[in-house]
Amino acid sequence: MAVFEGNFTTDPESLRIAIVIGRFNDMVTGKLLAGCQDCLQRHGVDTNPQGSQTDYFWVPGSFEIAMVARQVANSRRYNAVICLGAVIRGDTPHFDYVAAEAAKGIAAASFQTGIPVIFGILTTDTLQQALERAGIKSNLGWNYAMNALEMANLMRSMVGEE
Ligand code: INI
Repeated sequence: MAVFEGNFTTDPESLRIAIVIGRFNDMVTGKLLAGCQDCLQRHGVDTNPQGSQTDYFWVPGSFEIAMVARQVANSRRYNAVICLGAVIRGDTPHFDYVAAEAAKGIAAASFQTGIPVIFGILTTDTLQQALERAGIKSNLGWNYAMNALEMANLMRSMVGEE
């Protein structure tokens, strides 16, 4: 018997990471991206878009993220896909539709492809709450990158690696 768990350090230069980012609320998503890149770089992953390890896919908003994440995961070119978005509640029910579809779609992308697809979509009541989670207090972009590294390494460590 064995214990399988991902670490954060194995062979980082052989990982390929895709990051799908929503432009909507880019004051927030740009900060999440910066945190994510900082974490990946400090764990030995080259995040230069001209390099061979990290590709970036910009989409209009969180609603579009899952579709692109699924396509990207399906290409089998990446060990993990990180989705970054920010859905901020307004005065209408729009928030609920966008947030729900993003969550469902990202989960489906992961299940359908067997590639880790990280749910890095902030869902907050206010812009202030979103900014606090994108760098003013902590930066969850950093955590999402850690989640991607852990899952990518877990999948590599499992029999029948994807
Ligand atoms: N997209 C977001 O990423 N965050 C939001 O808060 C948001 N709101 O509130 O409207 C949002 N809407 C755009 C949506 O994601 C799609 O891009 C758009 O509906 C076109 O399909």
